[in-house]
Amino acid sequence: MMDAIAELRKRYLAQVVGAPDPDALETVRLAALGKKGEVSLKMRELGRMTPEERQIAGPALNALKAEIDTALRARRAALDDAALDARLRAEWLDVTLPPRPRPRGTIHPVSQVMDELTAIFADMGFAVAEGPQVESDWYNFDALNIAPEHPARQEHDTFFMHRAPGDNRPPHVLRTHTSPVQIRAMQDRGAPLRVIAPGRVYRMDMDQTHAPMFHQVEGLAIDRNVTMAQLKWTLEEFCRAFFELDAVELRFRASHFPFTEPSAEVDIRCAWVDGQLKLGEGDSWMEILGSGMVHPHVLRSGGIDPEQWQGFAFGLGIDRIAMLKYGIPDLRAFFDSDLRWLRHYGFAALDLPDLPSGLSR
Ligand code: 2NM
Repeated sequence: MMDAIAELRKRYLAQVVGAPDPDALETVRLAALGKKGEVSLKMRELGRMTPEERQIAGPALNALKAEIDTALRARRAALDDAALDARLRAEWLDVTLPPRPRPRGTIHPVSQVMDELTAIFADMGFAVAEGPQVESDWYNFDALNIAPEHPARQEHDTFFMHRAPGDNRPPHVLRTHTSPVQIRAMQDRGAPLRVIAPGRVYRMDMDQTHAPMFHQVEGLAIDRNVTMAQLKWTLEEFCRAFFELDAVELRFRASHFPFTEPSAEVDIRCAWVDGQLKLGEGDSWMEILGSGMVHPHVLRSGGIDPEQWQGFAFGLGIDRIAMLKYGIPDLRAFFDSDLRWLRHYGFAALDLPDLPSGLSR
């Protein structure tokens, strides 16, 4: 009997390990452990044995059954693993493959410079204000102390919106500066106030250095006892940060704007070396800003009492300082949406400018 058990063990364990697939394995299982399997038949013989024989053969048969069963499970698991691997290989799909070439845009230099301006002035406590691009003539002109006969109001400088025939109210305009946003900020937020207003503005102008739509940023600081000296420091600090130069030097030249009194145009020291512009050195000056102390009429338009509060304000062209900083020669290319131009002059989408890591890495 014990020889027969040893023979069964050797044969079936070999068949289990050699079974090439689940069907073959099931056949082996039935042949050994099925109702009419060899091991089951052997167990039936126990009844015909003497108690002495049974005491040895019984446990041996049980152990054999358990051993074959364990081997069957191990082999089944191995076959299942192999089948899954084969299926994964057969059904493999490269989900990283793009469906079509990815268009690769960049951050426009105007957006980049707006982000830089915002970071610099945020650091000095200025919030960003926005407003409509179509404005009433009150917000665009009257509120800013621009007289009805001022040349800026003439047909050939400003884009006027259509009016229905018979509607004799003053027409709305495409804003010619972002100052209307400053008026709205004064009305909405009151004094004290520190805001910058970056955005699109429109003037009827078109040549090598002018586009009918361009970008401006204006700044406004209102508080008690605000001075021209604070204006000068603020603009110097801005230029140092924006042009990433310690040696910037500004020159204030008396000028005239309807909305400021006194008014000053601001020049930056520069040199032309082999046709290349160098800021902060040399004997030339280039105008980059307009500025002044906010006119009392303008404060009043914003609902602020000029006896209690003063303000300084300034404005500059974003497109122009973007050209200066990044060496872009022609303004007209700014708005052509030419992807080759954008790839050359644009910025990586994830490089948001901030002061600690440098504005333009
Ligand atoms: C400039 C020059 C001087 C200016 C004035 C104001 C307001 F609305 F507060 F009065 N905002 N910006 C201003 C002053 C703008 O641009 C060349």
